[in-house]
Amino acid sequence: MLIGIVGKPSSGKSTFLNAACLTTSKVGDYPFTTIEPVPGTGYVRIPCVCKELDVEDNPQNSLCIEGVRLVPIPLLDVAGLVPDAWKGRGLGNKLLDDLRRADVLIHVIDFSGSLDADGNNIERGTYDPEDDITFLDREVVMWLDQLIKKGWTRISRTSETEKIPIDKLLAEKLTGLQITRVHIKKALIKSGLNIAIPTKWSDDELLNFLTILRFIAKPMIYAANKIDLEGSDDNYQRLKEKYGDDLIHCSALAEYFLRKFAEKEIISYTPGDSDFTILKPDKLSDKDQETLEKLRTNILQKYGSTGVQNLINRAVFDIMNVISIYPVEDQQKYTDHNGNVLPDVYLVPKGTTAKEFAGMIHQDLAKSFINAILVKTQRRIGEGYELEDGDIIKINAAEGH
Ligand SMILES: Nc1nc2c(ncn2[C@@H]2O[C@H](COP(=O)(O)OP(=O)(O)OP(=O)(O)O)[C@@H](O)[C@H]2O)c(=O)[nH]1
Ligand SMILES: [Mg+2]
Repeated sequence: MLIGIVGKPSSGKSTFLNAACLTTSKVGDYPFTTIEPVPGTGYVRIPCVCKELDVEDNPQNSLCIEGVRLVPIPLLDVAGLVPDAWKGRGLGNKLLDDLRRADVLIHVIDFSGSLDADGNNIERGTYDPEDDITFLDREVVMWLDQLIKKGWTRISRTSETEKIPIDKLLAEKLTGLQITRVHIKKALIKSGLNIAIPTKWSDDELLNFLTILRFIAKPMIYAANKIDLEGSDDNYQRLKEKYGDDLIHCSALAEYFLRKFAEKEIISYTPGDSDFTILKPDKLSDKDQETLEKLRTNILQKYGSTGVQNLINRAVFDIMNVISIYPVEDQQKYTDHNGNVLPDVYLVPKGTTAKEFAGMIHQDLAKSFINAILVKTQRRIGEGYELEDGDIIKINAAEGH
């Protein structure tokens, strides 16, 4: 699973990555600071089952901070997108290619309206951030359109003459883009296109289908970034009504600030918290202290968080429909074979069965699967049981495997 971070130049993508992953991707007050894509590891935040079970855990693949589990998730910061990037404007469509592997996109937007569509500084409040939502969506759709159009005449004809379903041919065409045949089928149904005669589809119809496909296969949520700047809140309140949960307040800069001080143990702050505590006031300059207090009042108290964690959690749990599962080997002690308590959390698609989950731990484990135990209730389950969020599971496998 990969989260792609997109947006026009200078919207704050690298700051977002640095805040979420504590990386040092270059940040700059000028367009196209980032050119090559920069990967990072962020975290989703969940309440850890250690609290519920009242045990001291010993996480291996994730972190647990006082009952808050942070599970790693890869992020990718890409170069800024400008209108007509699909035609080669700005850094061109290479960076659209960088998005091939992304399953979900976080679109970072300057909500203060201080940047034009190309990311150049303009007078604050003179650009409508909603225009970014419109143009960037179109860029992704046009990029798909360009990919599909290459060889479209042949593909559509082959489908008709050789009676090969068009969704199969499209899926082959779009391999490597994390776009599945299921996504394509869903989009075709929604588009209302006649799948028997793809040669008759007009350009507009194809574009409409791709708009729907983008929505399904590359879902996007919006970060109302730079919410700390004057004017941002007005735009946020106005657009929140329209975009609902897909638009989330964000101050990447504030999160970065907090994470930096937390890393040095000057403050106590876990990503996603609604407040922080100063641990070492003597290590803070007057200016830093003032900034922190401002941030507490104007962001944390006002919005409940900096928004960075909310965005990552929403992308993974709500948009990607993922659940968290804790595998253990000892159902009494909740340990792995080394005695680590609640060692791992796996993020798996909702609907994953017990046997499929076994296969995610190890292929052999699926083959030798007998049954499994839901540790919290000690209930025995069969291979077809669909796991639920927060399940702790012990898998029983045949001997000799
Ligand atoms: N006030 C404020 N400034 C921010 C925030 N996030 C980013 N910035 C500033 O916006 C400018 C651009 O930030 P970057 O993170 O480099 O933007 P980018 O989207 O990666 O830009 P490119 O790599 O050029 O596409 C920098 O001066 C950041 O300090 C924020 O939440 N609040
Ligand atoms: Mg950047």
